[in-house]
Amino acid sequence: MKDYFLMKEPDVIEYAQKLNYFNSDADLVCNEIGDGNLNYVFRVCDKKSNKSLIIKQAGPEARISDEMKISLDRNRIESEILQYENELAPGLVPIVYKFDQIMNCCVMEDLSDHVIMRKALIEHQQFPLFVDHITTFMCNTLLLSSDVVLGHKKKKELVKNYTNPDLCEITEDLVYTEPFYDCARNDLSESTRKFAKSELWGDEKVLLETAKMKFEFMNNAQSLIHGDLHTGSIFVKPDSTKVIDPEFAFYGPAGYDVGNVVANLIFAYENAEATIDAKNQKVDYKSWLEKTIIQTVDIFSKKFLKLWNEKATERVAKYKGYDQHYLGSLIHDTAAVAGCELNRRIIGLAHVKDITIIADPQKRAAAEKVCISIGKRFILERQGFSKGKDFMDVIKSCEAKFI
Ligand code: SR1
Ligand code: MG
Repeated sequence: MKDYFLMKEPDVIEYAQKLNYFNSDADLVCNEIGDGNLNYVFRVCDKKSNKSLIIKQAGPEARISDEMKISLDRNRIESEILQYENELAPGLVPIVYKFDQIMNCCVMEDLSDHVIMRKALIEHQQFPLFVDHITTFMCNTLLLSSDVVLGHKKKKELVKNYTNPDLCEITEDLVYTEPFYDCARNDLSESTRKFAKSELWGDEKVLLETAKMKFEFMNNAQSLIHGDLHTGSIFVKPDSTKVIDPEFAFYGPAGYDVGNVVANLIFAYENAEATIDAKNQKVDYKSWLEKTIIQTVDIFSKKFLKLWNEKATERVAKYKGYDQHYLGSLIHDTAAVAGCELNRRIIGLAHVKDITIIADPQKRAAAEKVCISIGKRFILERQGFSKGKDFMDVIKSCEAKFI
């Protein structure tokens, strides 16, 4: 195509026919399957051969709100980052076949044999290999892209190439700012609004910590982070995990990714609490999630130190104790970011299905209060976190207050 336009399904079929991917006699069908907040995702399949692929196109406005104008460059960032992540963490992201700079679309591997993790967690499925896969993904992408391992000039080149102002602005507003005052764009029930007001908006200690964290997000170019690593950005099946959607990627604090994974596992935990009636089933599923939350932190930490030992190139990073210091502060950031994510998905513009599908209004209100309370304590007490159990202790003590 010569000029950019937002494609519809028939346009995508025409586009796919020219890709040299399908046979010349292919009988193509196309469906728009995206349910994210920003982009259009088309699945194209040849009915004869069953070959398929995904074409993801960025539009000039967010799907969630046409008042949000967002740079189309996000599609270049996403395509390039997926390829870089595949070098750092092979097999844990979809393969990119092509990036089209005119149409701002990315052609990539179809992962239809996987399911979106959030959906699977809401259906109370377990994925015993998830922790191993996601901790490898986070360790490799976060440490290998950092000054600890990469030459500093190469790293600064990447900082330049992946400066992502529009998408960072969304996070700066939606994660670090709007949930912490009575912002018109927030989206919450009256009872949760009252709770947020008393627990967060009037608490100067909380506000001060969120200011520190927002400036940390804007100024700490530590690692090439995914930037939106929630369970809607992860495809799973029992033996495989694939991380998708790195359009929010930029050089930021490494704990941002780990904190997002932890917070979104907590949403699944609170969904299980509210929606599973059978006692044994509830205990079993919450125990698996508890183990998953603890191990996400602890196995990440173990692999991170091992990888540091094997790969660090920066002379001063090898001084005794610096690895532990660096990891310690990354885990403090993880707690604080998880705290913000827990609050913003309840109070702010973009909610999560784990909580919104809780049909019983009282149970949903309780789950929302638990998430806000956990988030507040993660933010205020982050310096005391070092192990997965520290996260679980706060989760359990907040649950005991409201459930
Ligand atoms: C306007 S975009 C809202 C949210 O969806 C994305 O997945 C990010 O999490 C963003 O904050
Ligand atoms: Mg996304």
